[in-house]
Amino acid sequence: MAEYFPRVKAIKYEGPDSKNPLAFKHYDPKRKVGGKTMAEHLRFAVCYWHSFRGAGADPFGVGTRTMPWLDAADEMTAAEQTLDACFEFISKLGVGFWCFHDRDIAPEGADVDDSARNLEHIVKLAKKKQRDTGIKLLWGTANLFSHPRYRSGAATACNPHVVAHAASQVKRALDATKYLGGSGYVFWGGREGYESLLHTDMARELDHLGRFLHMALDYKKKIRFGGQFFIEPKPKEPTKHQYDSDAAACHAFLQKYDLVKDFKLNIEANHATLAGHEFMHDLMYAADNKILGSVDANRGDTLLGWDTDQFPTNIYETALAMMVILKAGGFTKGGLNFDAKLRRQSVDVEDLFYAHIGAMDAFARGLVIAHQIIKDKALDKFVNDRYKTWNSDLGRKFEKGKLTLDQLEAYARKHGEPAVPSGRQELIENVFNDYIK
Ligand code: XLS
Ligand code: NI
Ligand code: NI
Repeated sequence: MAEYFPRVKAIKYEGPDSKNPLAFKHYDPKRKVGGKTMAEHLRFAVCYWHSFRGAGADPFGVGTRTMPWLDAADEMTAAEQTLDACFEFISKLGVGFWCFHDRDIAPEGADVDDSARNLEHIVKLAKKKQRDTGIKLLWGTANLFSHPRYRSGAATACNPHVVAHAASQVKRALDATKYLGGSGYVFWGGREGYESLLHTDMARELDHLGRFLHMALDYKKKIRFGGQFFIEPKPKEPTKHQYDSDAAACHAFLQKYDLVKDFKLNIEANHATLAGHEFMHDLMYAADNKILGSVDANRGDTLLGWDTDQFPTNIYETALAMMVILKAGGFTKGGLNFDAKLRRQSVDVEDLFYAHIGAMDAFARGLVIAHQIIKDKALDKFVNDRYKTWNSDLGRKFEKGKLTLDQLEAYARKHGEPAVPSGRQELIENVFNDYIK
């Protein structure tokens, strides 16, 4: 079997003083933070699509990266080589999980059955790879956006014949995910959205999406797949408006279609920022509503308005994110999937290692910082103080639903002007920054 990263050996933890670019400075998988090791907390996953299939093409030019595994006489040989390269990479990186779309790992065939055969062939090889390396599947998914047939949507297409193809893909991708012992399964809306409301029956399309997800749940039960279903919010790209636009929109959708107990969210950093939110906002919205499931770890660029899917390097952001994740109890079936791509000028195979090492170190630091802030209760005092008047008789009665507008008005009349304390935002930001070491 060919070696695709011959100049790279297994990546080790060497500590913060190491100058070795191919070593971890902060991610020490066995180091305990609180009750769990870093590896258990962070549950890193490598994504197949950007890292092994994406050569750096953009709307202005073709791919630029060297990807020797794609060099083959036919598509199936390339698919087998890509699997070899991916598992060699993940083993050397020392990550526990991977994620894939059906069409990343196996090419679309001449018809539905041919496509299913291609997928089954690669999935069998993947199972053996998992057994040999101990690497596990975090989640699988179906690509319901690349093929031209999905141009008007997949589950929300204007023709049910298209939905039938989407159904076949989801069914087969669920079979594959179950067979590989996947911890979860992701639905990202891809083309589920609209370009113009003038030709779109939005209510009908959303009903179709709700129906489709119920069918997926029925199939999950039928095959006894025990993994978690996730929906991944994103506001735009490729469509002008995606139905799963942010965590709150997904929550409303899940509630309306009676799906909320069966789905959690896979929050992607760059999608939250595209929606006009901080990454932390969508994480917190999901956590508050008990639907935080997993994370696509990346970052955007505020000066570019699109989904740049860069590797996360901002320690401030990883600390804020880990604070929400830890407070929500940490990951159970989810993890941190590097849904991120190399920049177009990063063309060497080693660049994939640098990118992941930096991102893993950034999250390891974020984890340690967040854990310490929570342990020291460094922010709790400020929040408790801010809301302490809610513990008064008035506050308690209000929260228990024991007051009316008339009674509140009487209180205001009797007590005059309220004292509203300083928000102390700058001080709290300083306290937070003091933990970033
Ligand atoms: C695209 C999405 C996609 C999902 C999986 O923007 O992030 O990569 O994570 O379909
Ligand atoms: Ni994603
Ligand atoms: Ni993205």
